[in-house]
Amino acid sequence: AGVRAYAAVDLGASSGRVMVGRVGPDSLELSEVHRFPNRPVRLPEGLRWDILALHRGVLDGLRAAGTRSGGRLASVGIDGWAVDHGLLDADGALLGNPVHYRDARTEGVAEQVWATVPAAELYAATGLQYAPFNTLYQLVAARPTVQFARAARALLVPDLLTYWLTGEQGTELTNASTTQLIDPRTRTWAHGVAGRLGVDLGLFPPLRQPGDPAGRLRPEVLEETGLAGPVPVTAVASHDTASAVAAVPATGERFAYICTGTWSLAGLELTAPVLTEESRAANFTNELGLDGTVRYLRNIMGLWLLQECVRAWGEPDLDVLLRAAAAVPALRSVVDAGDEAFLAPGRMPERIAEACRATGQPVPGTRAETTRCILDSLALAHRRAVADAQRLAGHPVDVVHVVGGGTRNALLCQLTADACGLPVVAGPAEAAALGNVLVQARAHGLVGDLADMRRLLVRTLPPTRYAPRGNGARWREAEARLAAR
Ligand code: LFR
Repeated sequence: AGVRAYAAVDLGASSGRVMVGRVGPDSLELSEVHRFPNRPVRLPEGLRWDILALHRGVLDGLRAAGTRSGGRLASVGIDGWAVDHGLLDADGALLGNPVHYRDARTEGVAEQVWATVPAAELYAATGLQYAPFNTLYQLVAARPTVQFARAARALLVPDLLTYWLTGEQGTELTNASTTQLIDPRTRTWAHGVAGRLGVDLGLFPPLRQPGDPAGRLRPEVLEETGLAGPVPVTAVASHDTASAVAAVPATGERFAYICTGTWSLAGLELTAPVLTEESRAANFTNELGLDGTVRYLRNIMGLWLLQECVRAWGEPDLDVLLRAAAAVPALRSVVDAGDEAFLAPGRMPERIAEACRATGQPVPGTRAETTRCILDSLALAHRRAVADAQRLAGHPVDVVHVVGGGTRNALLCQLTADACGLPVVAGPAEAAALGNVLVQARAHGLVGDLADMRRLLVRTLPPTRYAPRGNGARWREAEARLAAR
């Protein structure tokens, strides 16, 4: 009794998932009902997302979710990766495939922007780390194009898919905070910066808060999914990382988190942004989270490094590879997993080898050695981010929560505990989908505040613990190797 079914669409850089979450006053259950690949396409004009295939995947997933929940979905919510968006004309028609954040069009654009608003001022006003793909830089890069001249609207990817489901447009706040056009203190548009740069904020529909209603499935969508209406759509924390952080099963405030997947997003949950020059130099970002929180974190290349190697090697079995990597001596060579040089796709094993050579370290000779180098490097980057965040925010921690797909990688979790010198509490793997479900359930009064959501997670999904080994000396030495560069 009192249990309701919610569909959570969670879009990652390599796959999309539709999950059904059943939530009751004291229960929470999640099951995957549909998974579909998200394969970007290289066109003559550049790297693009196949957005119609994603919409198709969402529809197929909603059909499966309906079947699984006896046709009674209490609501639907969509989260996904950040910064990317589609441009729509004045009739509401999409003007082209959304550009992938790894596309090269933003090369050199940041410098151009900084000539008008210096990097330090931009950081003080928006709190966003420098990444070439921040929406602001993408919009400036798009300016000379014919497509942009016709654009009347910009919709972030989860907002675009929500629009296709409901016909209603909005800009969800947590994801909007990754555009570099939001002031993290006021949690609304940064009009000053936008004005100076000539960016028309009218491109974006009005802000929506997580939990706000986002319309109902359109009749055509009901027909295609076999669902019986009305089915409401709820704005969730539509940035996947914001949903994942909401589902960190923390019990106090002295915790760091690492959301692992294609990226590792490592940092703290704060109640106010850190906008100091030191923080900017350390490339920490202040993205917005649920209930007035700030996600103070650093982007680390993450398992992307391994995914790209695995792709280059013709997709060998991952478990076999990880077992072999566990047997390789630790910390022989490490690379800087925060380096933008690893952003673009292609030739990853060679690029890792080149980075090792350039820092005078042994070049990994086998796949197992390359894999070990990547995992050691990620753990080292986790260590640095967790230490830097505590120092810069003046917010000490006693535990590191690891959530997301990387929690399935026991070696990475153990190395992260060793590197940080702190216990790692790993899980849930499907944090983003859980955060998505819980925000919907909360909008229906089934759960209370963020702390309440987390209590429910702790009770229902026991995590795995990793105790730190060693005294950190070897990690300090490896850190020095990279710093000496
Ligand atoms: C993770 C993520 C990161 C964001 C990157 C690009 O999936 O959303 O938070 O920096 O993808 O959008």
